[in-house]
Amino acid sequence: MKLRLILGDQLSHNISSLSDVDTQNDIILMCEVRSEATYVKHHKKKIAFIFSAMRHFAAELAEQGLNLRYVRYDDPDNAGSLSGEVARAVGKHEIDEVIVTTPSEYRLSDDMSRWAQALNVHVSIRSDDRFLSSASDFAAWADGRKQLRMEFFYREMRRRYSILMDQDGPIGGQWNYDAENRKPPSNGLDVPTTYRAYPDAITQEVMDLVGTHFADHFGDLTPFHFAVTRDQAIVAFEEFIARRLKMFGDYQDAMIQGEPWMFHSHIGLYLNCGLLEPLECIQRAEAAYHNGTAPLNAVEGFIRQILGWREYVRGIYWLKMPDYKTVNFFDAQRSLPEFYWTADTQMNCMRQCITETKQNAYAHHIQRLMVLGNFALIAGLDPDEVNNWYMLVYADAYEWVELPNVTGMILFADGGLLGSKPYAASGAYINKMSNYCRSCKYKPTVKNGPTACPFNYLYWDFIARNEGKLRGNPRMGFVYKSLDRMSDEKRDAIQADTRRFFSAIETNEKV
Ligand code: FAD
Ligand code: DLZ
Ligand code: SF4
Repeated sequence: MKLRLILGDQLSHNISSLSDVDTQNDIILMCEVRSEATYVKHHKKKIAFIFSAMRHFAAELAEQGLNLRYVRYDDPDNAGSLSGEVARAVGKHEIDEVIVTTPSEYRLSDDMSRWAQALNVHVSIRSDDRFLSSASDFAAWADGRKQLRMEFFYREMRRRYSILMDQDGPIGGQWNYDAENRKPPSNGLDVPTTYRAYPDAITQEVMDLVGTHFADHFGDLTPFHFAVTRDQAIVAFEEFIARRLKMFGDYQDAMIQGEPWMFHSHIGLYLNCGLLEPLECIQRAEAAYHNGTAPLNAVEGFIRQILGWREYVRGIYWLKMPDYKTVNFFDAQRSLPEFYWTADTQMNCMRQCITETKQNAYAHHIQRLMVLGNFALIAGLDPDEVNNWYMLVYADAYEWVELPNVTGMILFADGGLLGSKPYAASGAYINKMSNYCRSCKYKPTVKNGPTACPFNYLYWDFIARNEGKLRGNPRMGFVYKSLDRMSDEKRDAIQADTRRFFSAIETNEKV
């Protein structure tokens, strides 16, 4: 008899661990366990989402006639860990083989490599073929390259999967329409509402459980509107295609106060737990271009995120783990300020993005990158603490995708493997791409003093603080030229403002 373990982010009917299932004899094991729910203190909505999606998926498998062993979180005999639950199942049934698809995270994959010996049972770990580039494909692509730039990887993926191609070249003559994806928000922009599911009895039961057992975790549990089945996730995605994709390109980088979802798709959480598949989403978006639903800059921009960035960061993760978890190029040591948890800050951009993160377990890319991430970079926050925060606050967060985005993309803690220069910016960028500054105590145009936008002086302090590590970067030349032209008085003012700001954070004063 075979025991087939399905993890909480493996909710795909075509997962490799089920490929040759024997409906009569095999047992499918799924378990809600303390170790997975608390190795970081996940947002309440994320746990409710995973547990509800797991229960719905188990019900679908049971309907197909499979034998389910589903262990609920509040089962009094719950062993509290995946290995403990596998051991319990092996002890109870005549199991001659445990079959599982490779976990998405190094932590669990490493642990699993010891199960066979520890549990004295044959464990088969199958490859996860839901990604479009395997770890070995990526390693082959990376081999011998000096720089691992996403753009070149993406072009190969476009060719390999024949996406938006016109014979050998890209449709439209350009591979990348990024330059057309940077419109600032315009007044009166009509942002469609996002998909909303309503909790059924299963979700309601899970929400009660999360409210009881995870009350001290970050985030709001209600209202809960995520899709929890594949059918619902498809509806959510189709709504995106019909209502938002056409504007996705133009406003990809725009932020508007009170509009957490903008023209993004909100499918990251469904892709990452297996309810949606990357290729089907890419092909559906490509079809929307061919049938005239959306323009090329929008469709290419969206496809680049999934076929390019998503696969690329996963490749980097498996190429560089476990060392990637400990890199700290700038030797950044500052603790995460309390306002990342409470949103209690006068910096309106930070307050909005953290409040929305707390409410929705979601922030869109440019909020994560240019507001929350930019602050973490220029304030010199400790990569471990920043990674912990990003891992637990977002419903789509798993280490394989979170870590390269945080360590590589926002913190430049890998010294430039993922990006050619740090994404550091002053308040001018946020002012251009959002309307947050209009309702802020600080002024984006003021550079120093109590009313100055903290991003302004923190930016220059970051540049000066890390001169030894960044001056030689060819893409930073013009920045250091500006620094060289700065008067001593100006430099002193930047340093004084930065010192005052950091000391206020350290004493928990409101900044
Ligand atoms: P859309 O903007 O509609 O994009 C479509 C899809 O493209 C996303 O669902 C996602 O699957 C993929 N995608 C887009 N950008 C990236 C990227 N940089 N890396 C990988 N995939 C991408 N994404 C996660 O899935 N999990 C994370 O934990 C995560 N952490 C992030 C942390 C930081 C600091 C940053 C800057 C980005 C992070 N991202 C993460 C990437 C991106 O912000 C989210 O995928 C996106 O915001 C999810 O919302 P969406 O589905 O509306 O995406
Ligand atoms: C994210 C998550 C949570 C919150 N809980 C569970 C769980 O109880 N059981 C489970 O099998 N998976 C859970 N997951 C997803 C896992 O953390 C995810 O499969 C691993 O991190 C992949 O390495
Ligand atoms: Fe953010 Fe500065 Fe604008 Fe305030 S002024 S919202 S702190 S960028």
